[in-house]
Amino acid sequence: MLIKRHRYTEIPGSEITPRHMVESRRLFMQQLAAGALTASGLVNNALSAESAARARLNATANPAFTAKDTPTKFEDASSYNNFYEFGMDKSDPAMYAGTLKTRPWTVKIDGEVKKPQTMDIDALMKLAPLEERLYRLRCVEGWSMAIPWIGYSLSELIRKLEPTGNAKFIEFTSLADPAQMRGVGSRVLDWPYVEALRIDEANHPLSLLCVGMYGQTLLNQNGAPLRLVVPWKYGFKSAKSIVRIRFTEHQPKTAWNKTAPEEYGFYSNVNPEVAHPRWSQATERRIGEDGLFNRKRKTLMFNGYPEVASLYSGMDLKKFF
Ligand SMILES: Nc1nc2c(c(=O)[nH]1)N[C@H]1C(S)=C(S)[C@@H](COP(=O)(O)O)O[C@H]1N2
Ligand SMILES: [Mo]
Repeated sequence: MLIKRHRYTEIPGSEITPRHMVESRRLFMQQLAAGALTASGLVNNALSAESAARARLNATANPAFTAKDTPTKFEDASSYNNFYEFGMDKSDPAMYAGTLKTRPWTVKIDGEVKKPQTMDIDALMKLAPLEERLYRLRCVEGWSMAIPWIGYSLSELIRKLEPTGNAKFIEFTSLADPAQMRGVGSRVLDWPYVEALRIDEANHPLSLLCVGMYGQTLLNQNGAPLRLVVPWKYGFKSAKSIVRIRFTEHQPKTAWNKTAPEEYGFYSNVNPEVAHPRWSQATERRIGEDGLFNRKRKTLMFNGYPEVASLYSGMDLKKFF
């Protein structure tokens, strides 16, 4: 267990140098250019991950949910990813997620809800008007981005499904298909990837059910066709490629929490004052700002979304980390 944890948990931000990033992307591009990936068929995957199935999405910018940050470059947001179903290196998702088929795609909705159903992704996308929101995303590893996501508040969906009075939590399950996801064979996590929120957190207008980014549908490596974006929590709470949404009375068991409960709590609110057992969370590196003279940014409480504080009034956030 100890060995597994230390070999497989997320890499501390201090170990991710700009050099690593640049190198992995450069290598990927060189391989593409040299045709080195062709033999294994990876070039097709890589290219489809970049372009195929991406459609323009009409979304209205929501100024109330637009961070003042400079958006991260699309090239960075789509090539430096965590999506362990496709491998553990930051460049793996961009390289290998092209094998994911995002149509047809359905989402099973069950548990403590008056209208359990299996919903088609295209119907789900039309449930509410799409908005564009620039959100900061802070990974527990110590890096961050600012991404123009497209979607609508998760609360819109919840309202239409009519949870029962017993629904206290909402659980999100990602696809785990070894035929389409080469990383699912590994034992890094107990698949499928599961995340969950308390129902009031899920109903906070900031919680975004996300179907696109940068004006188009999501790239596979970013969690197509449907993911969560909960900007005041560490990135791992924002499950990708969701196939099931379940309403529960009791707090669900979540994937990272099961793997290393003392490192990844259920709440996982961004909190500069609560260190990860193996590294500080006080600062972060904004992807794209990694210049020689660039300083790290100070991490903000709730990732700079103080409006969520009332969800946790009276709670000891060091205990419920
Ligand atoms: N299914 C699934 N969802 C996931 C992950 C994953 O490995 N599998 N990684 C998480 C982590 S650790 C982060 S930081 C964000 C990264 O999202 P991005 O690659 O779109 O920036 O996705 C989260 N969602
Ligand atoms: Mo992360």
